Amino acid sequence: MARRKIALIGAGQIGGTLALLAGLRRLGDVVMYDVVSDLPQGKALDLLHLAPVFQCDFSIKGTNDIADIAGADVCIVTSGLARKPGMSRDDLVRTNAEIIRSVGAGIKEYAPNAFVIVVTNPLDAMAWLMREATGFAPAKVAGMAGVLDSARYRAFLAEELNVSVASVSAFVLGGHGDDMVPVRSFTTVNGVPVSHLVSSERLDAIEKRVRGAGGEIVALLKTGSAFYSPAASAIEMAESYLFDQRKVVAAAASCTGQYGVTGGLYIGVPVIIGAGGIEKVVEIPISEGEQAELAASVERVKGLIALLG
Ligand code: A3D
Repeated sequence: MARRKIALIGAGQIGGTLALLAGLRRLGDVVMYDVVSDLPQGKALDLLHLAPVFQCDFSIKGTNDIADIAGADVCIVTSGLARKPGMSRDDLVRTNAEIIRSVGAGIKEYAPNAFVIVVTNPLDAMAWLMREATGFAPAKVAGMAGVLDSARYRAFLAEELNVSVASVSAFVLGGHGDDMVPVRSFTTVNGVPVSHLVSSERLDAIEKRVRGAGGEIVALLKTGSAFYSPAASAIEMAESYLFDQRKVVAAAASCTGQYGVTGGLYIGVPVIIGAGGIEKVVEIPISEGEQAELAASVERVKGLIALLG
């Protein structure tokens, strides 16, 4: 079987980490595209030299010509500005919308069969815009946020309980903003509801930290935002698609009535990712309070989309 082709749109902090992880996990050949001359070429050359050390047979090309993504099976989009201290994700909307429109047109032309995973913020609005810009079936365009937000919840809970992260299962739904919705009722430690193991006061504090975790990292880094864990999270989605793993993860997906969200709006929901892309939005019976929080998050995303004109 021919190797699969992974196109990385944006060769910044997340793009470079994506290339590293795609190579190490042997997803296929990698093309890294960026508008900044020599940046993707430099990172690609560095990664080429890593391949013999870990004996990964992948080709990697850095390019400033989007035509080089031709025939890609997966496109992971990180092109755009990242947050600096004091900025919300929503502050990025206008600048990043222009970038998403332009790379969306390139993906439509050169990689018409790709599964597209958007990482650029503000995430839910940019995933929606990517679907509009490509005209792809909604199943072929997803946004990465829920995998990361759920991983942050899992990491903090594993630390709290001093247990393996592998034993903690969690869902964070809604938009990728400070109004995201950690779903406590479906968060478990090897099947045991987390509320049996951690006090509600501690859970309140942990969930608050999950909502602000991206900002906590921005405040520490000062020059940009998280990149290792966002890259790992997008790779998990790409793997589930490429290897038809049918993983159930939280991701921004087009909703047509699920959770009361209509009109193809993108919002973080549990989905199955397989060879067809987003194969299903899984509906779980969240509590009334969680549903109300989700509805508020949807309103914020709608407000951002309204700004796009
Ligand atoms: P950064 O290191 O600045 O990389 C972005 C890259 O995009 C830069 O190399 C730019 O040159 C490039 N770029 C800009 N315009 C274009 C274009 N038209 N075509 C191709 N490349 C272009 O940022 P980063 O990698 O740290 O973050 C990338 C995006 O991901 C930002 O919007 C972040 O806010 C977002 N992000 C999302 C999450 C989620 O969980 C959803 C987490 C962290 C960051």
